[in-house]
Amino acid sequence: MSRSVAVGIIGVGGMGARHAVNLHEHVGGAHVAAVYDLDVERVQQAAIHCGSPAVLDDPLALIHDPRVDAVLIASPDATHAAYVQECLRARKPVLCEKPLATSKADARQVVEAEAALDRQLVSVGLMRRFDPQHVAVRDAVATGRLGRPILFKGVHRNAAIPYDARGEVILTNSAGHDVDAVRWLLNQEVEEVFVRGVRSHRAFSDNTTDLLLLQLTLSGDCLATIEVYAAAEYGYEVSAEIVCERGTAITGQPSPAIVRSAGARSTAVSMDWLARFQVAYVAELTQWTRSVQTGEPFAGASAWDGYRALQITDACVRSLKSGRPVPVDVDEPAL
Ligand code: ISE
Repeated sequence: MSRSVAVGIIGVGGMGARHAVNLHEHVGGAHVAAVYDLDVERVQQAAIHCGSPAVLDDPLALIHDPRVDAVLIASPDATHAAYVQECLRARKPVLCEKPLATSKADARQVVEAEAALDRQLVSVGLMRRFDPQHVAVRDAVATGRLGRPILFKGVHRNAAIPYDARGEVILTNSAGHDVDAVRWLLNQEVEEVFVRGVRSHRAFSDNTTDLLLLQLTLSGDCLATIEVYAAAEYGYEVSAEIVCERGTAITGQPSPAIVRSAGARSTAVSMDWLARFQVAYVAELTQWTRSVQTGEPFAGASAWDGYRALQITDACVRSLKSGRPVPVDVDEPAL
C-alpha cells in the first residue's frame, strides 16, 4: 500500500478550511500535515478540525518543510502564482485553487517554469470537472448521439460574493470556472469574447458591475452564452446546457427533498458553492492524492488550463471595458 501523502495547506479561510476537513475526513491516502494562515485564530481552529497538524507561521517554510510532500494553496488570489512558483522550486506537487494567477503573464510564467522542469507538478482547482452533473453532460455529448454541439448556455449565480464586485474581479475570480467548463465540456477553444455588464442593485456603488453576460465564439462552429451574476440573493446556482443538432444535455441540480407546505411545493437551493460542489471537491482531492501517489497525471485542470482560463477572462475584461468583441489568442500547449 502507498504511503499517505502529507499535505501542507496554505490558507484556511472558507475554501481552505473545507479542503482541510475533506482531506481529513473523506480522502483516503492523504492527511493534513501542516497548515498556515495569516489569521492565527482561524488556523488554530482549522488544525483542531483536521487532526492537529503542524501550525506554521510562514508559507514558504511550509512549502519547503520536509514533513510536507505536496501543497494545497487556498490563500487570496493575488498570492497564488508566487506560492506555486515556490512549490516548483521545491519540486513538490501543488493543487492551487483557481485562479492560477491574477494576470495571464504570471500564469504563463508558471506554465513555463513547470515546462522547464519537464514534470507535471501543477494542478488547478477547477472543480466542475469532477461534478457528477457536469461529467454526465460531457459524457452525453461525447457519445455523438445528440449530434454536433451548436450552443453552450451557462448560468453562474452567487447569492453574494465575499469580495469586490467590480466586473474585472468577477471575471477573473468567478467566470474562470465557466470558460473552463466550456473548453472542457466541448473540447473546443474560445476564439472571441464579447462581454456586457450591469449593476444589479441600485444600492450598490457606481463602479459595481455584478451581472455579466458573456458571448463566446468557439473553435468548432459553436457559440456560448454565460450569465455570471454575483448578487442573486436567493441562493447559489450553476448550470450548463449544451444544445446540439438533435437534442440537448443540461446539468440537473443536486436534489434535496421536495417539501409541501402552506400551499407551496419547494426544494431548497444551496446558499454557497461549498455545499453545491461538495461531492466534486472530494472527488478532486481524491484524484489529486492518487496522482501524487502514483505519479500519473492529474485528471483535472493543469497549469495550461489555468493559464487558458486567464487568457480568456483577460480578453473578457478588455471587452467589458471597450464595449467591443475581443479575439483570444490560441497558442500551443507548452507541455
Ligand atoms: C468562488 O471562489 C468559487 O470558486 C465559486 O465556485 C464561484 O461560484 C464563486 O463565484 C467564486 O468566487
